[in-house]
Amino acid sequence: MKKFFTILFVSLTSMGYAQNDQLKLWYKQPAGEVWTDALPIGNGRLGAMVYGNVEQEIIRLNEHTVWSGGPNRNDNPDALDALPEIRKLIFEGKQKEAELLAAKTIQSKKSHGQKFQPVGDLIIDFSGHAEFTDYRRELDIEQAISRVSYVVDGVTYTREAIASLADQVIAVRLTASEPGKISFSSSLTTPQPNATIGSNGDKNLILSGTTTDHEGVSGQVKFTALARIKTKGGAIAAKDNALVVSGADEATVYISIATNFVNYKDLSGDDAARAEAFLEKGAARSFPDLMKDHLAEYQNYFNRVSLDLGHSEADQLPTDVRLKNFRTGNDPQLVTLYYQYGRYLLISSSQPGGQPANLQGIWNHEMSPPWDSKYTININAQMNYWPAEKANLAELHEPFLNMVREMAEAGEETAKVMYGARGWMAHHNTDIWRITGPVDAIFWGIWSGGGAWTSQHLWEHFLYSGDRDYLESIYPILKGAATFYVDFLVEHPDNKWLVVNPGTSPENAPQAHGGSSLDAGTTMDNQLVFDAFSTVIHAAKLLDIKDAFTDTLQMMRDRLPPMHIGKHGQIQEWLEDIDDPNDHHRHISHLYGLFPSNQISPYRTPELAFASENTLIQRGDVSTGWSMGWKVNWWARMLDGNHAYRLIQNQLSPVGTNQGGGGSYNNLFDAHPPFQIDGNFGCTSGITEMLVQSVNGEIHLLPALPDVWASGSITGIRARGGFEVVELKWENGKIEKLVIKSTIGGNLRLRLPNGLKAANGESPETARGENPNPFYFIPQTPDPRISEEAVVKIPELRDTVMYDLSTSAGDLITLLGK
Ligand code: FUC
Repeated sequence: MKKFFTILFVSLTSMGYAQNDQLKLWYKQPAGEVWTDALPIGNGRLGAMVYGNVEQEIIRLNEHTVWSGGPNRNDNPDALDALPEIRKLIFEGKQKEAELLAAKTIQSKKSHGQKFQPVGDLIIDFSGHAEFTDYRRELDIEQAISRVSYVVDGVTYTREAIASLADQVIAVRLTASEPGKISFSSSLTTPQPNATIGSNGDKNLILSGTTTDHEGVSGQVKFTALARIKTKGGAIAAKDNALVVSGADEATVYISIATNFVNYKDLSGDDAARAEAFLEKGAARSFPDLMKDHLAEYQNYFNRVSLDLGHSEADQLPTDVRLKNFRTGNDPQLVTLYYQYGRYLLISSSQPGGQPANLQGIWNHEMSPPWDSKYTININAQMNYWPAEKANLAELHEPFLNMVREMAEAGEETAKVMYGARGWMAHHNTDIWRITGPVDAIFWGIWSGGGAWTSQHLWEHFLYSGDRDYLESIYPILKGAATFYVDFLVEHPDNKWLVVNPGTSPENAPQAHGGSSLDAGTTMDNQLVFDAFSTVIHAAKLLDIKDAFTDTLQMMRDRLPPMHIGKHGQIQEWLEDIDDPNDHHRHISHLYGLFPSNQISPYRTPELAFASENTLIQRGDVSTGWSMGWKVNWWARMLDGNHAYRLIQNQLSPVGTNQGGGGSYNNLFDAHPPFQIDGNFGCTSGITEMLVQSVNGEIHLLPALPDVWASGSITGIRARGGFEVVELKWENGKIEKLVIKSTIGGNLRLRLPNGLKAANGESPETARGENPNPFYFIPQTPDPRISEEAVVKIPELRDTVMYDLSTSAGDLITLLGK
């Protein structure tokens, strides 16, 4: 059997499969009632889930600004007076008492975040289509279109749906293999209680309303959705708030949605006029015309990256069957599909000028979705954007970066009124109104690292592009995030380190602290402050800023606690060595330093890397969807491709089959469970990190290649310092061809599994010393404190080859296997 697969693998690969033929999710049955079986389309502003039900098609609609409530703040000013007492209690080891006081004085007494809400459904009734054959539905992620087809009485019916990126409407085309066969009734419904549905004659269906109140904030988002139908042949008539089409050759339903939202402080837009304008423009165009521009805009993003990890017979099976078989079968192309689906989902849910992808991207059908479908910024929202830069979708990072700018505005008052600090900060959650106060239970809400972490995304966006003007524009925000800590850090009475107090390690609450999460100087807080300070120090240097502020940051950074390796050989989560090696908590926040940050590395900090590995093993593999997505990235940074792959296997398991952990739904949405899109994006980032990393002062190719991906290729991956891995092709774990573009010049340092040569046969120069490229400068991680009980073994690393190539902007470097 094994031999058969090997032969098949070779033959399919050597047939030169155009990988993009394979980029479809497809099924032999409709979604029925199951939302996570329906297929998502979106253009960043509009989202829709297409069920593909035959007799009654459901298209569930979203618009990115339809949120409950309105502009509001949720700071708790009582915090300032209580702060000294809370700090004292924590330093005295009375965490539980501190928590009770903080719950009263720090936790928000106002909104705990508003809800992202659905608009409603477009229903298309095809009475008489109950009996059908030859059913197929698919989501073509190469073309960003959903298709449904089936046969009734010998006639083939097809439906195609797009959320046009270029024209801002959703369009659904209905066709048949014989003329005059398109007859249906279409209507709009909504779960929104403050909405009305009507029509203006046979022109438009109209759904309009205002979102709901929530937690004392009145619903103020006004929305209008319009649907219009154009046919070839046949007739359209209005009947009881439905548009009825009879005997047409073909019909296209155009849906337009808009709200009064201008920005997080301003709701003065005219939703009806906006919706009408989008509809007039969109419905003036034929479906093929809309498709042409939609495709051009979509593929401008999508086609930048291609991935080939091999093929097998499983390629031919429906997606839900492949998901069931993945863990035990041989289906490398499903990983490619899942990877590209992550990129598809980002293109579809996050477009410049719009709202960032929330916990569910832009797809939600519930009035009260899990966690309000907002932005959890102690991990989840950031994870959504991990693939953006490296998977060559940098423009799509913009909605998140803009949210950070807005949080920096809003969070200045939070820093001042709650903590008497300058700069800006945010707690663990935000929403469309950019709340920055503490929400939910205090031991989640008190976390103060929202500014420190999210601002690193602005910096990363710069590191990839090297745009100095952009760096100038973000410098005040980076500085503001650091300034908060200049004022907020306090001296630890025992060891004199500067620590965050009250702090926490997101959502964990050790028994050793009486089940309280509050503490001072937790590892993640220390790592975040280290990054917030280091980033400003580095940015100031690049901008030729020399001032007392950066000196202060240098001095204060030297007084942060170093990382600790505890008695179980683990990275300590807390300053005290109290970790339970049987704790399988989904958050492993103290490995922020390993990924996404670069404070821990098997090359530079082997002891800390060893301890990180122990921590990962102690916490276990299976967990919630996003946690497993993070673990793919961690194992990639640990250079262990086989372990990273094991996590991909866990993630690509049907929800419910993973020993209580997450997995995937039939539409390959990530399952926490419930659905949370972060796991999709986290895994897409992780797969990239297995193949290309640009940390540790170098670009490392194939750093964590699992045995099952012995041969393959990837194109279009971006690396820090303005480099692009235009092509990377490998056979049996060895690089055969590497093409790298330098967009801004500078030293290109490569770390490779095997030696390469230039076209003229010469080997590049062997790398020496520190990488002089400023985009690859790394602040030195302080030496760890190691418990006397810990047994630290430094793992051996595979041999690699390192080169330095000096590049100028525009250079294309090609290296080949020797
Ligand atoms: C954090 C996580 C949960 C969930 C929520 C949206 O609070 O701990 O698992 O993902 O965000």
